Amino acid sequence: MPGRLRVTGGSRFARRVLQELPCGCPGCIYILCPVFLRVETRVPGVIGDGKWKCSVCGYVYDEEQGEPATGTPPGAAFEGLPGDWRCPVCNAEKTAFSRTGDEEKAGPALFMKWRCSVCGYEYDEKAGEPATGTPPGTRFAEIPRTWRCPVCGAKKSAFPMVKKEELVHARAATTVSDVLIAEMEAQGITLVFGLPGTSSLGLVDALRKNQNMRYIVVRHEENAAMAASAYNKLTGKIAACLTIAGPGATNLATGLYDAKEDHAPVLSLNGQVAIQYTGPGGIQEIDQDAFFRPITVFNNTIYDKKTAVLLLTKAIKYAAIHRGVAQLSVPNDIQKEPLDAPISRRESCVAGFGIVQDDGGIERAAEVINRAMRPVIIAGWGAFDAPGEVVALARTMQAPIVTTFRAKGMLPDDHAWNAGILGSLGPPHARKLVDEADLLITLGVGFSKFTNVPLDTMMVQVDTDPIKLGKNPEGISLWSNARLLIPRLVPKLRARHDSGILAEIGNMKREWQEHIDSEADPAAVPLRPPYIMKVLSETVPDDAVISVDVGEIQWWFGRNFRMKRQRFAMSGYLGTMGFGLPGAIAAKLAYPEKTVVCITGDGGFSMAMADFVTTVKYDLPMVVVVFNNDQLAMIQVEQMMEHYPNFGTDLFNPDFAAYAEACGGTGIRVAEPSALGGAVEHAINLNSPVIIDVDTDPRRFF
Ligand SMILES: Cc1ncc(C[n+]2csc(CCOP(=O)(O)OP(=O)(O)O)c2C)c(N)n1
Ligand SMILES: [Mg+2]
Repeated sequence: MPGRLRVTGGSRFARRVLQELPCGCPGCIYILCPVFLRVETRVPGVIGDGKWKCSVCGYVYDEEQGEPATGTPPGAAFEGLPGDWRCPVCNAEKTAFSRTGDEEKAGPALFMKWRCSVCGYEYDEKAGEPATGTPPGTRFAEIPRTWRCPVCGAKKSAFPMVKKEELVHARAATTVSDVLIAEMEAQGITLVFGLPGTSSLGLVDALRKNQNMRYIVVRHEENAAMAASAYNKLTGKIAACLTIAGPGATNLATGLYDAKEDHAPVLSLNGQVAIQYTGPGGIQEIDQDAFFRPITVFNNTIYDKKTAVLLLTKAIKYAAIHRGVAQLSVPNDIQKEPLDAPISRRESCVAGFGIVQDDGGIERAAEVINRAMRPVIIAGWGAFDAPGEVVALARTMQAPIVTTFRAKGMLPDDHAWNAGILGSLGPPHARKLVDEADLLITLGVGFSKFTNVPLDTMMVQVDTDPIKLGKNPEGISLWSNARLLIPRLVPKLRARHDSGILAEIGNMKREWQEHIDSEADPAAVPLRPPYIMKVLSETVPDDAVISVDVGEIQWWFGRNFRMKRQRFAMSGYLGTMGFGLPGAIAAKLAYPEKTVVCITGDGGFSMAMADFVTTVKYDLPMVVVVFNNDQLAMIQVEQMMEHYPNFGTDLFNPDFAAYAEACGGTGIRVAEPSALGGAVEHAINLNSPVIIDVDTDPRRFF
């Protein structure tokens, strides 16, 4: 450490003492400070430590690092560089460079502050302390031992140096970015989607240095946010996006809104312009705080590096607990400042928590359930992690289970108690069961217009969000995780004998399946969506992961695809086109050993297709099935429903199969129904990114 000090002024003896200090810790330096006239700590990146700045473009030549681009080795003194050496960034002459830090030469403040650990009063060496007769400029070390705090009377020994923490940070070998990325890793966030730029270089470099982080560079930031959202929907784990200030941040909006609407925790780490340029009119400067406010459950900017870790840990905590998007902007200059991780303040986050209603509430629910004659269970996304518990409840109550669209796949379609999806794409018998029920037990249901749960039927409503409870004011609201509640509820229920409901469900499902099968015309050209769904149901592996886009394809998938053990993700409440491809990217990253299938329309795919090349770049095998109907077909149907003439929905498409090949993947065009099954199987076996461009009939039925 002595080598890091340059001491000028003061007696020769004093200079020697300081230079030979054994530890060089800031405490020692500043206790001895009064002895000297001037002390410069050679803090990396702060004071004349061999850095030279180009006055044209701002590039900094660092003598310690040298400059590989100009063949200048590490350790080469700037003054020794040849006269014709030029700036590697803007080609300015060597004379355009001046030593950095001249303006910052003073280094850390000579005058220190000392804080009373009892009352918080701060003694400022510069100001002195009139109440105790201590003149301005008096070093704390010079104050007599008997001196006491002028506010609370605490002893002098109760005063630690205020600046100590700052000094340790300033001497750190790591930057704010290094520390932030390391903290993300420590909190289990190791997957980052983004696109680098000026205001995120520090963060991106920290990602590069951290071997445990995976950085997927996308071609459009919307796909980064959408993939992060999908990753959480599929795994329950948090992924991050990382963009630049301004346009990078605004491009995230739709993907982050998808996460917000579907309560999928996501961390959005964004560069921000250097603090000195902040304000209207700065290049790429936008008011990110205002921009992200309606999207986020946590929204902040790191203005002071000492708060970096604390704000990051809070951001992750908010995202996890409030189930939404946490946004943290990190100004360009702050990203690169030195920061020592171990002494940073942080908070921890509860990994997960279970909520169960008190026994009184459960008793009341049991009484209501025991009185019911035709109870029906509606299982939503909130019960997705509890299939076994939900079936146990169904058996005890002899009640059919219907699910929301999002909970499709909670149980296989052929499970005896699963009566299908309740909603406009579900089977009519699911609606009939619910309409005829005298009690509905809703488990983690979102109550969307689409599911259309009747609110005037007696209800036992279970949800982890107390605000969502009370949909039926006469009903029973249980603030609980369905998974934890059901085992406590079931023992309180009367055992029912076989009511014949299981046979009734079986008959209804058989009839519905026959109807669905009859729709799947194997001869129709262009291919009919029910036929495509039938083929996909037969060929997609039982444990595949499916990402579904928005449009008619989504309607047909919900209605006609027969789920086995597959898992799927979609844009639920935002219902945004363009979810399919980034959702599939996230799925493959989450489950590299599984087959990933993207079901998308020509409209939805073309919103996200720039990132098909990303699947090739990162070797993410997947089968993208494009229902190519040259139409925004769902809008065509909506126009028909509202008796508008069809207008503005036709699409002029590129050749998607050729596009796949141009990206380095495989493209297969299917125009004959008989070719589809073989094409899907071949695409799965190729184990590389494939687009199957299917010539599809845009009509729903007529
Ligand atoms: C970002 C976005 N813009 C517009 C819409 C409205 N919208 C819903 S479905 C749809 C058509 C989707 O077309 P395509 O992807 O080709 O699927 P198809 O309906 O033809 O199966 C549109 C425009 C939307 N949901 N999201
Ligand atoms: Mg279409």
